[in-house]
Amino acid sequence: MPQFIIFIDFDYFFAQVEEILNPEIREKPVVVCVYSGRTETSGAVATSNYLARKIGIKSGMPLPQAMKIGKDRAVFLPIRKDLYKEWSDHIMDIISEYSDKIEIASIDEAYIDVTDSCKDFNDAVNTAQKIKDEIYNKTGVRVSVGVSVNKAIAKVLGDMAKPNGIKSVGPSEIQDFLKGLEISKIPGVGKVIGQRLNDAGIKYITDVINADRDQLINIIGTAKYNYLYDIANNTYNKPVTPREKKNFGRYMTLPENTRDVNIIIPYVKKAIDSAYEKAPGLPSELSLVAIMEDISILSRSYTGARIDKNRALEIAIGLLNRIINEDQRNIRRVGVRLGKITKNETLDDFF
Ligand code: DCP
Ligand code: CA
Ligand code: CA
Repeated sequence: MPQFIIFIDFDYFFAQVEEILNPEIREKPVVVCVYSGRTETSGAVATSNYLARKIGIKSGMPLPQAMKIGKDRAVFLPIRKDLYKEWSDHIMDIISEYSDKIEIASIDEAYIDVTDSCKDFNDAVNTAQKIKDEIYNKTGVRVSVGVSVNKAIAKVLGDMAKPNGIKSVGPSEIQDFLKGLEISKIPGVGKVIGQRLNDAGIKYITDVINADRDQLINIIGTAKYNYLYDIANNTYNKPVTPREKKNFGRYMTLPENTRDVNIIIPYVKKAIDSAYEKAPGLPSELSLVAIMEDISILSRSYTGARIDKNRALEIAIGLLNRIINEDQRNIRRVGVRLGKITKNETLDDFF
C-alpha cells in the first residue's frame, strides 16, 4: 500500500511575510538581514525575494556584498523572527486541520500523511490544492507543494514546484519518474556527495540499484546507501513523525471585519472549544490572536496555573479588549492558542 504524502514549503518565507505586510516593497528586491552588530554592515542575508535573487542576492550572502549589489534598488530589512514564527504557527494550524499526522520539519516546511483520509491518489492531490488555496486565502502566503507516495519524493516535487506551484507523482507514474530523476535532486544529497556519486557513475537515483553495493557504501556509508536504495526501489516508506506539539491554536473567520466585541466573542468561544478539544491537557499559557483587516497578526498572552475552559473564555475576552483598546483597526479573524500544556493524567500513569 503506497502512502499519500503532501509536502509544503513556503516561498521565500521571511521576505514574503514582509511583502504581505508592506505591499509597496513588492515591486522591489527585498532582502531580510541578520545583523551581527559588530559593524553597521556586518551580518548575512537570511533570505530574499525572487527579484533580489534575480540580481544575485541570496541566502547566506555576507551583507556588505549584498549591499553593494542592491544599493539604490533593494530594500534591506532586519529579521523579525518572532513575527515569522507567529505566521508559521498560524499556517501550520491550517495544515493540521487536514491530518493529525503532521511533521513540522522547519519554520516553513511540513509533511502530512493523508493516506487514511483520501480514497485514492487523485483525492490526495485535490486535498493538497485545497490546503494551498486555504493558506493563500487566509494568510496571503504562497507555498509550493509536492504530493507523492513517500516523504522524499514529495519533497523533491515541492522543490521543483517553486515558486507557488504544485506537482504530483502518483503510484502509477512513480517508476517512470524515478528513472529520470537525477540523484542530486534527492533530499540529503548535497553538492559534495552528489559529485562523489557522479564520479562513481551514479547520475540517476535508479543507478543505485545496479551499482556495486560495497563501493557505494565506502563512499556514502550504510545508512545513506540504504536510504537511496529504498527510494530507487520505491520501497522507501519512512513515516511522517509528528513532533510533540507545544501549542494548539484554532482560528475563526469573522462574518465581517469588525471591532465589535459582541460580534467577536462567540467566535472566540468557538475557537476555545475547538482548541480545548484538540489539546491533550490544560494549558498554563493562553494567547488571543487577532488577524487584522490588513492581514497583520497581533497577539496578547496570559500566563497562569492550569487554565480550564471557563476561565479561558474570561481571560481571552480580557486580552481581546486590550487589543481593541490599543489598536484602531478592524479584526478579520480571531483565534486562541494554548501553550505550556500539562498532560491529563490517565489511569495508565498509575500502573
Ligand atoms: N533562512 C535563513 N538563513 C539561511 C537560509 C534560510 O535564515 N541561510 C530562513 C529564511 C527563509 C527560511 O529560513 O525564509 C526558509 O528557508 P528556505 O530555504 O525554505 O528558503 P526561502 O523560503 O526563503 O525560499 P524558497 O522560496 O526557495 O523556499
Ligand atoms: Ca521556503
Ligand atoms: Ca524550506
